[in-house]
Amino acid sequence: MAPLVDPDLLRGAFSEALSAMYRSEVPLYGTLLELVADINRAAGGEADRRLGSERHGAIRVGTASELALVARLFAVMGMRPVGYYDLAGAGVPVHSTAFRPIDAKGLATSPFRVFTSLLRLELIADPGLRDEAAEILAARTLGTPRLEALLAQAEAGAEAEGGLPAAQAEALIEEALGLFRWHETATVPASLHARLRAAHPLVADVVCFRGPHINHLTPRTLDIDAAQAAMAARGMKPKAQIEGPPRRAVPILLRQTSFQALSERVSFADAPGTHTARFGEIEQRGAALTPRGRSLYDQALATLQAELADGRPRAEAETIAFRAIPDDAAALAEQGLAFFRGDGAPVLYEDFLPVSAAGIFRSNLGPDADSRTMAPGSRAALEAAVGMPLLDEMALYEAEATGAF
Ligand code: OOG
Ligand code: NI
Repeated sequence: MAPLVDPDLLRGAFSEALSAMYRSEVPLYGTLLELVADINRAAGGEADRRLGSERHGAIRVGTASELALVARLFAVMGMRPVGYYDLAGAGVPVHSTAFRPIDAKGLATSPFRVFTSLLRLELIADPGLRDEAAEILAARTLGTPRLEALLAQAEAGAEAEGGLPAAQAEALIEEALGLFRWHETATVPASLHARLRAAHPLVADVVCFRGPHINHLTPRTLDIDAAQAAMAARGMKPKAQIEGPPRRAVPILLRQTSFQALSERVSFADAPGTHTARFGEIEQRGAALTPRGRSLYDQALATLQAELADGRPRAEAETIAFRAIPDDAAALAEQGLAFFRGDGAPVLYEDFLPVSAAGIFRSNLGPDADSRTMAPGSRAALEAAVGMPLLDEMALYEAEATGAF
């Protein structure tokens, strides 16, 4: 029997192919990669060639069965669903999970992951529009018979050893690219796109196309403040704020920023028009916080909001809000606020942050999207749709800290 490709290597090959595809679809994303490479070099990071490679991407699917299909595909690539993100509180009608490698070898071989959101169509207020959108999604089939066959073959093999032989692994990558590619031709007339967009821009993005196009990729930078400052000079419109904790001596969690989504020409079923969804993002990661550290972080965010609402300048408000989280590795360890390995090295945060994710969504949805709170989503419902348990990220950090992997 032909030897099977390691799922971690399959994921690495997939993320490289996806990056090449996205660069050709969105040339400005290639410019962002160049900028990040320059910044990482200036920050002394030339030793690691893979430093600026993509750490994550994002897709949005329309139905539970679409989510189940991508979950099976990602499983073959060694990615498991981790965590539950309910974005309804920030007025974004999705709930999400992150498909990612979960052990030290997987993360080291290829850290690529996919933030995956399921549209919550039930949040469309107009019942007629909701039914129309549901019908369109119900009639859409993602994936080809070849993809189904490859998944079935990989899943049968997984009982024994896991994975696919090289030729089938290559075919799977081709199928995955087909699934996540951009379609310049929308499946609906311009008027329906406009109505869906008015309900929520995300609804239009999910419903009007043949598949869940990748909407951004995200390389890692060593200096996100420098990258943010350098974006405008290369023709990118950076989002107004870096999401996440302020700059610190000991980085924690995740900081992110993006260039704002581009208005792109599309052909609707009846007329030419534009659609705004795709962008490029950068991220910088730090230590994973324990549940105690995380609750301090969440409190800090609440304090920050309150201070800003009181009219306090952002820099000052950040200092006040975040002073409860010591900017010192020894103090973080002593107070049990971050995860550390036996050798004293912090465990890197590998997940996402709901408030930051909402900020990324919002800055790329344009001025039409309002941010009023919507009815909360249900972890159990998303889990049922994924068809696999959503893993608990804290348990994974604990295992990494104690060397259980
Ligand atoms: C996902 C936005 C969230 C992140 O990095 O927090 C995200 C989306 O726009 O589909 O990717
Ligand atoms: Ni992202």
